[in-house]
Amino acid sequence: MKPIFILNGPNLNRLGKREPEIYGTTTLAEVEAICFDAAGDRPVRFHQTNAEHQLVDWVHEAIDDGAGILINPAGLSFRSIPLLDSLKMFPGPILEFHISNIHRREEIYQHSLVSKIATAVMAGLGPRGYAHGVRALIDLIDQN
Ligand code: DHK
Repeated sequence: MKPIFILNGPNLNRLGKREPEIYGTTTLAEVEAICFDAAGDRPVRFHQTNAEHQLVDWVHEAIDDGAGILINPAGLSFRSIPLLDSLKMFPGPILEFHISNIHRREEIYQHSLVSKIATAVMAGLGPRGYAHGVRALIDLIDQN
C-alpha cells in the first residue's frame, strides 16, 4: 500500500510554543502521533522543514511513491512557485491544510498559491484537525 505524505513547512517545528493563541499548544510531535493514529493501517511519511527545497524534494518523492499528500505549506503557501510547480506534477489527491483560518487573518495570509492546485483545502480546525485531514485524504484516495 502506497504511503500518504504529510508535509509541513516553515516554523511548524515550533508548534506548541509558537503563537499559541493562533496555533494552539499541541506540539508537532503530538500532531505526528495524531496523524499516524488517524491513518490506521495506511503507511505515513511525516515531515517538517523550514527549507523550501526540502519540501520540493519530498513532493518529488511523493510523485514517485505516494498515494496522496496532506500539506501544510505554512508561509510557503503564498509565494512559492517552486512548491506550486512540484505539486502540479503529483498525480494523486492533495489536501492543503492550515491550522488557522487563513481567510480571516491578515491580507498576506489570504491568497494561497497552493489552493490553485489542491484537491481540497482545510483551514481553521486547529492542530487536532490534522486527524480530519488525514481521514479526508484517505477517503479521496479510496475514491480514485
Ligand atoms: C501556518 C503558518 O506558519 C502561516 O504562515 C500560515 C499556517 C498559516 C497554519 O495556519 O497552519 O499563514
